[in-house]
Amino acid sequence: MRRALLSVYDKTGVAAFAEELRRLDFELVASGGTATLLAGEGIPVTPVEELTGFAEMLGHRVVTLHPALHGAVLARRDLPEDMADLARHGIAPIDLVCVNLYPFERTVARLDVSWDEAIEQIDVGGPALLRAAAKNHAHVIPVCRRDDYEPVLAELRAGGDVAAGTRRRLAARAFAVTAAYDSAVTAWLAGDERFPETIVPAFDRALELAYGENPHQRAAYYAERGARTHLLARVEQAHGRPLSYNNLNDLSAARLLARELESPACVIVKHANPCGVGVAQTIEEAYEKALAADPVSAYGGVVVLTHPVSAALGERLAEQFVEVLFAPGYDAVAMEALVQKPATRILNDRERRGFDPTERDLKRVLGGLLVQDRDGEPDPLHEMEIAVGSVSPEQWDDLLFAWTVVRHVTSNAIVIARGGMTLGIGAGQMSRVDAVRIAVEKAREHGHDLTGAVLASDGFFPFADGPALALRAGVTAVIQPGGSRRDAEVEAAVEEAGAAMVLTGRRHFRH
Ligand code: 93A
Repeated sequence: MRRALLSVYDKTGVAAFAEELRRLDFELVASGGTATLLAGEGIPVTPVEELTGFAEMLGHRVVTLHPALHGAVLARRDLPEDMADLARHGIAPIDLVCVNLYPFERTVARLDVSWDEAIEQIDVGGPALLRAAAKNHAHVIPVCRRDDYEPVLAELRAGGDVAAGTRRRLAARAFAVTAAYDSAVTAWLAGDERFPETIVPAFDRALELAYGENPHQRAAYYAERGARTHLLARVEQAHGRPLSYNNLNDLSAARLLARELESPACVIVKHANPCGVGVAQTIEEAYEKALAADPVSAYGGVVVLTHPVSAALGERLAEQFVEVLFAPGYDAVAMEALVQKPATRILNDRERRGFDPTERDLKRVLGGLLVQDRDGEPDPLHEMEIAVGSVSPEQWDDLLFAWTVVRHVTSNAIVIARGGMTLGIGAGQMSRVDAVRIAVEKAREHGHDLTGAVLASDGFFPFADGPALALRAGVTAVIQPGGSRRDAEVEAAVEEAGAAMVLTGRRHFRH
């Protein structure tokens, strides 16, 4: 007769699973609480202490940590020495191990959790059993997820056993569970130490994607374990085709910028760069500004709104080709208009929690990761200095708006703005003067007069040529980090044009 060992914290469905195992001629062995539950359901079960000769001790710290159980799980059935060892100790093998662990992550996520309580929630015996079963999966079936109960039973019913391939998959799953568990414990113990010797992040697949950046690349979206929130947390897709890799990449860029703006605000992103950003008194107006900034680039963009979509805004949005629309709620009439477009993915943001500003920024490079703090905090005003001219209150608003946007544009980045609206954006150029030229040209192309506009530059100007171009076009205030050897030349050019310049002392490359 085969034997199954059950030790589960989450007891949902375990009685039905055990009962079926009995019917399939498994003898059942279970740890304290699990055994009590099964016995209560009238299912014949042997408590582990009957096998170990040891009652659980240290207040449940030592329950299944015993050679009578670990020997029974780890023995190689095809190795005579192993089987002789078992016989010598009077141990019968165990063929299936069903374990789910103490809910450590859920416990430490609670605000009122005490240190001792969290420590007690570190499961030791459960992972040990799972790892043993997974190591010996050639002979033992490791089961660690409720979702696997039925498929395992189905295979046992059909063929009397579980196929080698399934066992290997179950073993991989078991090690994934214990690895993620250890990662959660590590993160909790490390606290706010963000650059430990080794990073052990765990990510769970949150969304399968049809393909990656290009159709020949396979892809999926993974959410980080323990993160305060993630891109799709509490986000409902109300309409449209499945989200793509590029959609998610653009959505992330747009959401990271939108959360930093005064609201109501609208951000339109294409290829991970904002092409239009607007802030206004109403969300309708904010959208009109963002769209008017660069209506050509906005075509097929990702639109993120900080306020719900009214009926009127819904109709306006339906006139455009929008790839992804993201807002905290939609008026019913707006929805009616928007669903006419089969391609538009409509996302409803029900998330209330803010992002974690201390989140690490990870970037994949050849054979490794670059890790840094996220550049997610606005610069302190008191560190900014007016180096040339004087700045009116309206100009300050525009400068800070442009400075916020430029941090979210790929370097070299230039943003020209006025009145809570971007007028021209130059992104991803290898030379700063080219970024200025593009920003100015794009602004003109879309009919924006640049008189009285402001310009933000994510890095210092190495020469005066860039600012000179913008000043000639009508820009009257510049914001940039400063720190170039030629700062004096740049200041002279700004002064000569009768414009103003603010130095932030901090640069904001983004690549
Ligand atoms: O405290 S433990 O790390 N020590 C153990 O020996 C042990 N064995 C199983 N926790 C242990 N377990 C865990 O107890 C299992 O992972 C499972 O989550 C839980 C089941 O306990 P019970 O059957 O008594 O409700």
